[in-house]
Amino acid sequence: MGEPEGPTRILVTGGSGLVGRAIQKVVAEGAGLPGEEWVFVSSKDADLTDVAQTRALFEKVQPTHVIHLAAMVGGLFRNIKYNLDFWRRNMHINDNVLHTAFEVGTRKVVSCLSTCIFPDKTTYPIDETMIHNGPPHSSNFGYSYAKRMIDVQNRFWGASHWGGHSGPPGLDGQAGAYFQQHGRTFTAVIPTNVFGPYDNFNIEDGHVLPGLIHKVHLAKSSGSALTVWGTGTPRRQFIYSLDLARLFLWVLREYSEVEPIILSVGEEDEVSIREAAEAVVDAMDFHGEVIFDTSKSDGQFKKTASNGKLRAHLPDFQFTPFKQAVKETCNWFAENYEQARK
Ligand code: NAP
Ligand code: GFB
Repeated sequence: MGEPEGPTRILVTGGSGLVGRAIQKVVAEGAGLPGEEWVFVSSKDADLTDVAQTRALFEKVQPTHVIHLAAMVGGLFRNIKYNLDFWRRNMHINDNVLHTAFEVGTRKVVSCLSTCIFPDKTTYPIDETMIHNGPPHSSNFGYSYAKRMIDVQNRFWGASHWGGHSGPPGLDGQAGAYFQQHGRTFTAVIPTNVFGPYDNFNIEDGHVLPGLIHKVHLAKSSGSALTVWGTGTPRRQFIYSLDLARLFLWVLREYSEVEPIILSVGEEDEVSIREAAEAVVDAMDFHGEVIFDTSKSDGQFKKTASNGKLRAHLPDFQFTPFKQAVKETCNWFAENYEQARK
């Protein structure tokens, strides 16, 4: 973060969730820097859909930096069920957080998009320049459009009131230069599918890996089969929450572009849902039957993203091997079954 002017106070919205807990862990284990004060909040501290509560939180914390994670989040099936809620709730949260951060003088905000918000009809691999090049997959258009507006709003806050331009920088990022207004940076990261301890293991609402982990736990205890939804052929890149947390700290301190950056394992690490299920089965030593319920949606077939921009900055960053990360997550779930979100 260069030479901070006075103390650095980092507010992490969504601090009680999967990603927020991972950042808490890596900071607690020594990744924090002297002079950094970390404040992790949840909806119990402020309902960020409410502008008054958002303002009260920011007035109290006076953050110099914000990692903005708070959102209505869910897997494919929760998105299909509540597309409008995903749009409305996340639009309110995002506008309240970004505008309030701007009002209180926050120097840097790192928000969170997702690789699922890219155009459904696209070429591969997807990269950061393609966000607005077409409609997202129908299964999560509410969530996707709310997330895309973060990128649009960042360009407003990044521009010094158009900086003499006729309007906000071109959405493709080429047409308009962005400005660091008074040394202020409002940017975003674009994680791929995240998993790890403290995930949402609810089978209906959660993402695929926590859902499968919970299902295997139940199948083992009842001696029944594991049902994987869909055909198992869709493909995903999965990032371990603790790896993402380490990358978030680098973005907070070193990344200074308004343009977003994809945080993902490489294209070569993409696996099929079937392979992901096999990794969970192996990690939990499950020997029961595995069946595929093809009456359930497959959702997006793939959203293969390039991590070339990340690699250009961090060529030596080591991701946790997928099977090791799955094993650690399964162990966490077994050890924390009672209090896990499920
Ligand atoms: P999560 O586990 O569901 O946590 C969501 C967090 O947001 C919780 O701390 C929750 O607080 C908070 N929150 C929700 N609604 C709120 C509200 N109205 N006011 C204040 N706080 C609120 O989500 P996650 O997986 O950590 O996701 C974190 C970020 O990463 C999100 O922006 C998400 O879009 C993004 N992302 C996630 C994935 C993924 O696969 N998980 C992939 C790409 C991007 P409570 O605990 O009080 O409910
Ligand atoms: O993680 P997931 O729910 O969301 O993965 P997406 C859905 C894929 O996994 C589909 C298959 O192909 C499902 O058929 N699947 C198999 C399962 N078994 C299960 C299961 O038990 N639970 C679940 N959930 N899926 C999300 C977006 O897309 O990606 C969100 O909708 C978010 O907005 C997230 O951005 C990162 O990867 O398809």
